[in-house]
Amino acid sequence: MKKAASVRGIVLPMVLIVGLVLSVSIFSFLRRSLVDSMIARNHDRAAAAEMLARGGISVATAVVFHHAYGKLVGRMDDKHPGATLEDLYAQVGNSPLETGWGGVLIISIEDAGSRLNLNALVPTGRTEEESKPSEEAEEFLVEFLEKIIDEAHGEIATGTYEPREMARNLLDYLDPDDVGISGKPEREYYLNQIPPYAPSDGPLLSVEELGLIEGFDARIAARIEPYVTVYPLLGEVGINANTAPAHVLAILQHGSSGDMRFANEDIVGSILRKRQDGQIVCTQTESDSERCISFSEVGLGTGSIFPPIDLPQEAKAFRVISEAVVESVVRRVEAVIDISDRQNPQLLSWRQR
Ligand SMILES: [Ca+2]
Ligand SMILES: [Ca+2]
Repeated sequence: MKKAASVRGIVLPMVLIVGLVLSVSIFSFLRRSLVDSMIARNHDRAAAAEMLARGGISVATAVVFHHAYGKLVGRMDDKHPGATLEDLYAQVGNSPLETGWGGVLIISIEDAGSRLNLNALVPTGRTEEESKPSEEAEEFLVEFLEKIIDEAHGEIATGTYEPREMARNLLDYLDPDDVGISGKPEREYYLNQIPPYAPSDGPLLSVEELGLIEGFDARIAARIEPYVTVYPLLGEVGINANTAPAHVLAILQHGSSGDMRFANEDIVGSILRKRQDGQIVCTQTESDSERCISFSEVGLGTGSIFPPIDLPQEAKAFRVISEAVVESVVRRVEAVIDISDRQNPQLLSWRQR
């Protein structure tokens, strides 16, 4: 009897302990499955956002393909319409696309011509002699770099950068020969780096590559980035004044040889106002007498502009940013589509974030 009573005395606490252990493990099991399902849902959202962002690049490819072909099909006359901000590609960013299941896609497409193409500063000749950078290109770059350093207002260490040296080093990095504009062997600096590397002696493949050039670094490259592109990789086309944003219009050089200056605020303002009225700046105003206004009508004078360009100018490459939002998850893909060969659009770059 005594033994049975003591067993009963142990059983009760055991039941309580087992019960407690069970309820704790059920609680942690529930918590874990809740966390698991949240992870799974988050994973689903991330996967959906990623797919949506990738799909956005396909939509953009269709839009620029339509741009390349539609304009030609739609116009039977020989007028060359040229890219403007009224084109469908430039407008898609204003209309976010909503999916039926809670996803939102924002696609923005920018004509590479709306920025300064660094690769276009060196001629793509067949020989080294034909590919020599011009003095105009060097002078332009010196003034451009001075402006960038000046506008950094001391946020980058002034005195560290030498615009003339930088301009020459950039052109030497791009030109095919190994003889520096100032006479020094181009490769010396690069071969002395740890690890050593060689200058491209050809086009830059990304704007970040600027940071590798003698006299440059990542900080100044980031300052230059909003003004420039490296696309298309070949060709010598300047800035499209009909699609460039205000800060890029401000680096259009005009005047006569030896006396070139950047477009001032009045000129930039005038181009932007005319653009809002549906007008475009043209080299030959006969090319579209309804919309064209001359360079002198916006204050660019009758001389030349640098980098040289014939306007209107059709777009050859586009930078696309496709951003997808699924609940709170954001995925972004940046790509560059080249339509120089209208029958065969090419993807030149792809970055996923
Ligand atoms: Ca050189
Ligand atoms: Ca070179």
